[in-house]
Amino acid sequence: MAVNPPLRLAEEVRAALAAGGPVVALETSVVAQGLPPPHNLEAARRCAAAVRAAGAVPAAVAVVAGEVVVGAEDAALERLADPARRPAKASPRDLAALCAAGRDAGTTVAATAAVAALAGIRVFATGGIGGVHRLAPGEPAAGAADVSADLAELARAPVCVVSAGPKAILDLAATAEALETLGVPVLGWRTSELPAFYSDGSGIALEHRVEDAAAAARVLRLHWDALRRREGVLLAVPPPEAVAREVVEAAIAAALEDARARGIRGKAVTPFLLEAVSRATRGRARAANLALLERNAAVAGEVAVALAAAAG
Ligand code: PSU
Ligand code: MN
Repeated sequence: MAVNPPLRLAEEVRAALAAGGPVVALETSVVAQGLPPPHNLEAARRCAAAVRAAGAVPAAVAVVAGEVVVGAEDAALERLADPARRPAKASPRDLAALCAAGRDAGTTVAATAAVAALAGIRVFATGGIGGVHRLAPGEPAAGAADVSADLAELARAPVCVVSAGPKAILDLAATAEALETLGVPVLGWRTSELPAFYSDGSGIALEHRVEDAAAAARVLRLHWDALRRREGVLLAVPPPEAVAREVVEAAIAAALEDARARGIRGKAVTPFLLEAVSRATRGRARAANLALLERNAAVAGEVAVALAAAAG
């Protein structure tokens, strides 16, 4: 049976990769599920522009009409940004089935990292990674915890994921432990504390930090090339428009209760909590999310440029 070529690369992305030039993958679950219109499309365009301003080529990853696209064009992003079209949320395990069904889907951090690795892209920007979810206050721990596929994929895709840390709605300490168990290095970008997505401090210390893109690129080359490690690397960048931790925590506690009361499960949990926190903070959390997405894309662009230079 014939199997279609797995990836469709935009011409600009293909040319940059062939020349060993800097490319930054961008995820699209944040467009399809993570942010409401018109912020979602605006964020996608701003991230692409920030990558370009740093001198790299942006490559939005998505499933478009059953094709895995690397370098989705603006028309495809518009489709993903329209909730009326009900785009799917693609984790790595969903990719084959979504392709077979000819669907549109935004790709999560996990799926984007998997596709980036396949395409030979080494740097990728997102807002915050998924991780180990919290329980609602008083909720008994029962059965397997809800753990994002982002963690497992970070352990096997040799890609540098630039984020503002794990999303604040998660159990950050448990997520940091899981990253350690999986052997995923976490580098602080000019910080020695794991950022907490909307806020700049989590109280969790980071052992390693870098002060600039050249230093980050050196660590990446040592990790992948010299030491032959295959894990991804998390580069944690503090958010530029941080919201105070107490404000965020109160909103998260209420959002968790609400999610439990409504029986929100599975893939719907993260988008539900992000939206609930945005509403409870009267948009402050969302403004922080938009700013940090753009900032992470800019840093990823710089790292991709430094990494391409280090290869020469
Ligand atoms: N960063 C954001 N907003 C988002 C996400 C990241 O600023 O919505 C998405 C990413 O695609 C991430 C996903 O992989 O949320 C996590 O979902 P889950 O917890 O269901 O694995
Ligand atoms: Mn989950």
